[in-house]
Amino acid sequence: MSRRLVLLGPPGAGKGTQAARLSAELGIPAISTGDIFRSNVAERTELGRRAQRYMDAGEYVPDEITNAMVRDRLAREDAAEGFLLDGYPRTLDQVRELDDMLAANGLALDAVIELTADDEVVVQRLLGRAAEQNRADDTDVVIRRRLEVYHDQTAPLADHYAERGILARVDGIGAVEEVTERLLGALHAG
Ligand code: B4P
Repeated sequence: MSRRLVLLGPPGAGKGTQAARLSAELGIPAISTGDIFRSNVAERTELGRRAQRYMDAGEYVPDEITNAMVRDRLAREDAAEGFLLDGYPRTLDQVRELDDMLAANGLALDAVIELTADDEVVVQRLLGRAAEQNRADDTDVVIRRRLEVYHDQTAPLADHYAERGILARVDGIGAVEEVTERLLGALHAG
């Protein structure tokens, strides 16, 4: 089965939720750029300090910061046999960088899955999470901005990967377990 994977989708589509489940199921690390940024913010590192103002506003962290962080993370030993990237790439520049990082080792992505969900569904989910987790970027205004940025910069990446013949689209609406089954089905079919 494919081992070098990307999970695309709007904020709130369930990427983080599903990445953790797929990671356990497939035995590969789930690498979430959002989680890495948040832990750096919590630990008050230099990287966290640089990323925080973008995240709090619902904007993407600049490509050079994000790409350097992913390059370091993919160089770690646990990613040698495969990985599931959650939330990266999000821009065309990041797509190119990821291709370069892999090509330097004679590798390429095996599959990209776009987890789909309507804007209204994701807004409701993220507002629900706000009530539980108090994430700085889960306010109504910032959620709307994150969706705008997603449609503008990240949604076109799905077409790019479709042209390369490595994209599968999976419906992210339904119970968490059901969505995981669909994702595993798409990966086995790919
Ligand atoms: P992320 O952490 O990736 O945030 P996200 O898009 O909201 O996804 P997340 O994984 O958290 O949510 P999920 O859909 O699982 O990014 C945060 C910020 O970091 C970005 O805005 C940006 O500033 C920065 N960043 C990250 N990567 C970057 C990059 N590559 N380039 C530049 N900047 C970057 O879950 C949402 C909610 O839905 C949860 O409450 C969950 O419980 C619920 N849910 C999930 N599945 C469900 C289901 N089936 N049914 C009902 N609810 C469900």
